[in-house]
Amino acid sequence: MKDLRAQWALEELGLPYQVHALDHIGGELDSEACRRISPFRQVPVIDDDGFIVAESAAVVLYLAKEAGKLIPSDFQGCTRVVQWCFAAVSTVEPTLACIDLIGMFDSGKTAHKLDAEVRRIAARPVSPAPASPERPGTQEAVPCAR
Ligand SMILES: N[C@@H](CCC(=O)N[C@@H](CS)C(=O)NCC(=O)O)C(=O)O
Repeated sequence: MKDLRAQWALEELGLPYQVHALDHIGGELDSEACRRISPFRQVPVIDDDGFIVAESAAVVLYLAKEAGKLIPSDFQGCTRVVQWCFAAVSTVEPTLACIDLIGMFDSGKTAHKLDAEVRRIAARPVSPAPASPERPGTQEAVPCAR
C-alpha cells in the first residue's frame, strides 16, 4: 500500500521508473539484499542510480526535490510540505492504523475505551495551517477521519 505513495509521486512528476515487486509471504523482505537497503526491512524503497531512499514520505520528498516539482523551492514553502508529510505518516496514519488493528484483533469488542478514544482523535477537525507572510491566503487542510 505505501508503495503507492512512491508510485503516485513518480507518476505526478512524470519520472520513469521500474517496479521490483517483492514476495512478502515468501520472506523476501527478510533477505540479506533487503536488509542492506531498508532499515526496517519494509517497502517502499527506491534506488535512484545507486542512491537508496526508504520510508515513503522521505521517498516522496526526495523525488519532488529532485524533479523540482510539487514542492516550493523556498525554505518556508518547502517546510510546509515537509510538515504535511510528517502529519500524514506520524499523526494521521497511526490513528487510522489503530482503528484498523482494533477492527482486526478485537472482534470481541473488549477495547471500548481505546476504540472510542482513537475514533475521537480521528474525527478531530483539522485546522488549516496558518498562512505564511510569503503566501498570504494560502492555507492547506487534509481530512483525517474516514
Ligand atoms: N513507515 C514506512 C512503513 C512502510 C510499511 O509499513 N511497509 C509495509 C508494506 S505497505 C511493509 O513493508 N510491511 C512488511 C513488514 O513490515 O514486514 C513507510 O512509510 O514507508
